[in-house]
Amino acid sequence: MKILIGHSNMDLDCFGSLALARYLYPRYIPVRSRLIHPMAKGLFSLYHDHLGFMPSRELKGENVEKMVVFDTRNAAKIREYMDYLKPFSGDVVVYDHHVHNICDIPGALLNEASYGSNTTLVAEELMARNIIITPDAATIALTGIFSDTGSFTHENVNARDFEASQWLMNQGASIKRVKQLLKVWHQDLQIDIFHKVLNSVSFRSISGYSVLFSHIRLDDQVNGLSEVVQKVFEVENADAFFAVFSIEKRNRTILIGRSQNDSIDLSRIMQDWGGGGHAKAASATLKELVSRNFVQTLIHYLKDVLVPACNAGDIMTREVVVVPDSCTVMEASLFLENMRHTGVPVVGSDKKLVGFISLRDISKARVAGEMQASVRGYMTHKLYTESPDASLRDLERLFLEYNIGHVPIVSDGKVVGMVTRSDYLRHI
Ligand SMILES: [Mn+2]
Repeated sequence: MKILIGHSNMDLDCFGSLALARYLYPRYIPVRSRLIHPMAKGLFSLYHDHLGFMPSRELKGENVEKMVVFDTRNAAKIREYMDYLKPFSGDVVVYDHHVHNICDIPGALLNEASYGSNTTLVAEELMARNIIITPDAATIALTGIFSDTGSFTHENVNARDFEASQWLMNQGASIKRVKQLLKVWHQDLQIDIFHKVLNSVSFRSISGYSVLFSHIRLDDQVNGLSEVVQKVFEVENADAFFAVFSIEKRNRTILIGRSQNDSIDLSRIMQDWGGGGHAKAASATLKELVSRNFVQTLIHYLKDVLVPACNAGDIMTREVVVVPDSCTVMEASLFLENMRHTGVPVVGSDKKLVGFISLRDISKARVAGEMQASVRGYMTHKLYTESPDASLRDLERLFLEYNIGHVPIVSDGKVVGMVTRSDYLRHI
């Protein structure tokens, strides 16, 4: 017997991969996991017959000589099937997009690419071989791509995900069906947990990153927690989110992470906690109940492992020119013209910052015919400054909320640097 499998608790990306894999491996039998991920239950019940699944328990006593694994390279995630196959000595091929994880399936031949969706990896082979598929298969596959890329909004999305989707649309995939199949985030329990998590979140600034934490306890294991965490992360604005769930009945703790900062690699962080996943989305299960102070433990751990974030001092221009407050508007205007700058800080005789004069301010003096007036009368007194250790988020807030183009970086009242909007944009 030859089989196609996904990870346990099969999700939409697994189904998308398998729907396409049947064309690459026509003589192989797709095997379903015991549990189906709640996101994929609707799709599974509609397309079960179409996909021709065999339940995993029927593997018992079968002689499997070839197996193709989709959407995981982790032996623990296919244990459900392997337990029925002992001793297994057949060939294993893996198609997986979790490129940061370690492949620990013995003898596996690994096909990988860091695409947003595993389905894309399989679709590429079909595209290369010019295989024609049914509109149903195309719809199932496209649902998998939408699901794993957060409808093309997660940062994991790759140009190839779009190319595969275009190809699937050309094969007759229905966006209307895809939308229906994705809409299962409506279970009362998930909504209840969503509000619990949202109410329990707290922000911490760690090494210059804004990190969100939550810790709630649940009586028993609930499926779909990662969708809940994703939704909470979408409403809050943080570099990363660590959601802790204590599952009392099972004596275990689930840790789910989300990141939108390239410097916070969750796949590596979760490995330290015995889990894994992607750089921007990963999780771990601890086989114990943790204390109420577990978030503190996490904070201490993150302080150790996170490389301090870039701050204002790192991206500022150090050679800042200033004009004295004793000069006239005309002198300031000539100065800006020579320097080709749009604004300059104004300092007092003690070299301390007293204001900021921009071309906008100067044009007001020109209109009023007061170019010989003191720069003090036309400069902006209301200053938005930051210290060198201000985070990039603090700077971003100034640029966005106050619509200013320059932020003087001040230490002990003296200008030590400047960050312009273009410095900031260049950096991000
Ligand atoms: Mn996947």
